[in-house]
Amino acid sequence: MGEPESRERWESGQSELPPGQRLQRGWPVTHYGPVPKFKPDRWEFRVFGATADTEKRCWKHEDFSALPFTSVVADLHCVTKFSMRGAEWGGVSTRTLLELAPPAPDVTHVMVWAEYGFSSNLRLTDFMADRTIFATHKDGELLTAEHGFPLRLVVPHLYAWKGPKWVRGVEYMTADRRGFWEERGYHNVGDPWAEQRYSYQEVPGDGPEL
Ligand SMILES: Nc1nc2c(c(=O)[nH]1)N[C@H]1C(S)=C(S)[C@@H](COP(=O)(O)O)O[C@H]1N2
Ligand SMILES: [Mo]
Repeated sequence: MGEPESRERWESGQSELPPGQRLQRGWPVTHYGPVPKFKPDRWEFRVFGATADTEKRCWKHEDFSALPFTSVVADLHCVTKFSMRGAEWGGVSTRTLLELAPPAPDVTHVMVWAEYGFSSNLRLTDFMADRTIFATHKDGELLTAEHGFPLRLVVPHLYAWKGPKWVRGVEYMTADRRGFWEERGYHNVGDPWAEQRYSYQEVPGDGPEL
């Protein structure tokens, strides 16, 4: 993924906010349900569904932590209209994961699964975008429990609900299926630059029928 991006470069330049978003001071906590307790000996990260060899993959916490580390500077856009600018997310690139656990050729979408059954669906192209990252760190420090420790997905070019906190796995899919918020009124794609906030805005091709 090349050179780590610097926060200075980000702040000096190119980060405009998507339409309808405003900056928020600090970093609010936004999610549905309780904050799960991390149990290191029970935690595992699974890749399952339509893998190339039909086998599942599974990483213990210590093995996942040893995967190649990279970082991405990106904004976070919540659909409720606040944005946070220029966080440096550190962790494992989805590309690394896709190399270690290749999907079958007919995979078009993924479901990212988190604790308590929270999920979000993504097009494979969004999941494999070069800035999409499974983050363990923000600005050089481990994530806090409220912000998703030990692992959250960050998809810089989509609304933040597309990035589950407390991620536990990825399911490779050969057809699209809606995740938690996508079933509950939010847009199936969620591009903030196109203000794809709600499912009633969807046009044919944006997602499976509701
Ligand atoms: N597991 C889980 N992840 C989640 C959510 C959730 O409800 N559950 N909410 C999402 C939403 S809507 C947002 S805006 C971001 C907020 O991340 P933050 O609390 O670290 O700011 O987390 C996303 N990830
Ligand atoms: Mo959000």
